[in-house]
Amino acid sequence: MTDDARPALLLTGPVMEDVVERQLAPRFTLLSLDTFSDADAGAVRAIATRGKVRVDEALMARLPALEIVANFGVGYDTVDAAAAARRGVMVTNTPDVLNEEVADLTLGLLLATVRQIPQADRFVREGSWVKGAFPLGPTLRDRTVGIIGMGRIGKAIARRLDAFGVPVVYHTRRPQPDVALRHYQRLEEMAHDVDVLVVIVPGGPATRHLVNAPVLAALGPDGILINVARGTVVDELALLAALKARTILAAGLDVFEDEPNVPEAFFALDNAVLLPHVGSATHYTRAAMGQLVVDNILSWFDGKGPVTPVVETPWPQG
Ligand code: A2R
Repeated sequence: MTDDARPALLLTGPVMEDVVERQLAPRFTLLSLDTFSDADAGAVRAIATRGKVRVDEALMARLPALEIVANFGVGYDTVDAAAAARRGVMVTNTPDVLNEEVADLTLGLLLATVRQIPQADRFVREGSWVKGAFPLGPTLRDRTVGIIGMGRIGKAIARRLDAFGVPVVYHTRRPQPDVALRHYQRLEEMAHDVDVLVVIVPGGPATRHLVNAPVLAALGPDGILINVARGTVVDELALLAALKARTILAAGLDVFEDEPNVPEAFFALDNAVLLPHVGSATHYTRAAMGQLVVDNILSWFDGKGPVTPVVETPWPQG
């Protein structure tokens, strides 16, 4: 059971980053999704959540006293923010603190994919070098990159590509007034014009399978796809088919449709670089994200409102 002086806070995962539990434990009764009872449910006023667990209508309906859902991560596609808004529940995420980290990883993954860095590493380890040189490969030098999504992280990626001397264009639903790069209203048209697509849009129904078979066909046989956003944005079966048939050149993927279950068909492909969703996964950045989760919750219970509310639950209200 819980008492009013220590509001009940539900953690949806067994282990939230250390920074979260350490700072919240003194002030809240921490409950775990696996073990909390219906008696506890009535007292839950906050959720701290991350990753796979869905905070949906059904869960929120069990929690009549729920006030705030603080999501660990900038992408909150596992939280039904529209349902939260209807219930008057605040939703927060962790924007900005991971921009540079994810952008760093994106450039690393792009270079790894185009210059075949993991393949070259395997070549040395397997002892193949003594039998002959690693074959010449593709380059970043003659490519134009099309970024799908030009928000906080997309802009950090574009800045890095500028330093690499690589032309950049982008696709979003609306052109960004503060971005001087060419904007494409139609993704297929951009895919046709570029040699690399970098995906950095939110997940969820609006972007599901945005990168589909026609987009991959438009990207063409020299094309490279980099996905650091959400697995759901790319039609994985269409991508597998394109990689197998070499109707695109290669893919670098940090995210998958059903993590951590990566389709085995990917493992046999020598033209795919596969990462286990590590875009923001450093001690430094995960601590900053954890701190922002804590700051949102403490600020809320101090009556000062959320620090970083999502667009569906704006603050101040109305
Ligand atoms: O479409 P716009 O004008 O709202 O631009 C946003 C774009 N975007 C889309 N572009 C094309 N089709 C869509 N259906 C669509 N929905 C959104 O994605 C904007 O340029 C960008 C999102 O920017 P931010 O909200 O600043 O997100 P941030 O912090 O860059 O993170 C992007 C995503 C996260 O949601 C995670 O899923 C992933 O990166 O790590």
